[in-house]
Amino acid sequence: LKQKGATLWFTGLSGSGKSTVAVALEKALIEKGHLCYRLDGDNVRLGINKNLGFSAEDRAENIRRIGEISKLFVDTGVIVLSSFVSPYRADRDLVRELHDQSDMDFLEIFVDVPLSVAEERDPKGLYKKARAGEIKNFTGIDDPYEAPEKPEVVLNSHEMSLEKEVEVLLEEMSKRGII
Ligand code: GGZ
Repeated sequence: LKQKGATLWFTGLSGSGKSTVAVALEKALIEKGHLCYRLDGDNVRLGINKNLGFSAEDRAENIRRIGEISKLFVDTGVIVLSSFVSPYRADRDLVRELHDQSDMDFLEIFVDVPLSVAEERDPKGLYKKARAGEIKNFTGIDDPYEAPEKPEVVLNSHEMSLEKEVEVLLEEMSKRGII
């Protein structure tokens, strides 16, 4: 395998566009012949983490496990695209630390859109439910989102085309010798 593997960690509000850009990047990487794997709520929270909810403790454990899973993939040389709200700085910093300890590349990608934009999109109607009090501890509504302080990349997905976002990420990966 002619690649070294890395974790690209997409963080941002529900509806910020994390998964959309991760899917587009995955496609671009596959077209270039790279081995990559996408981790998201659909394949992790429904499987290995199905015993976890959205309390601060459960989110921390969700992110910790995903960090460890990401490392296992990186260890085999895979480029991992992990997209999770991961709203707490300490949880993301732990994952970064785990990668640093093993000398693995970790790029924090902050998919940064105003809450109003994410709420307007509301693809699953979750913001509406959170505003109505039907979902508790919803990130951005009644649970905090702690923005990254030093992300490797910031994507303002409401002001950038998807093509541009992918281009920025590919450039960053190339600069770091990941691709
Ligand atoms: C945030 C929630 C919540 C609460 C359900 N807070 O847009 P989505 O639907 O697909 O993305 C959100 C997803 C968040 O799961 P994560 O594993 O990424 O969260 S964390 O990193 O905080 O552990 C949203 C849905 O699950 N969802 N309840 N209370 N998002």
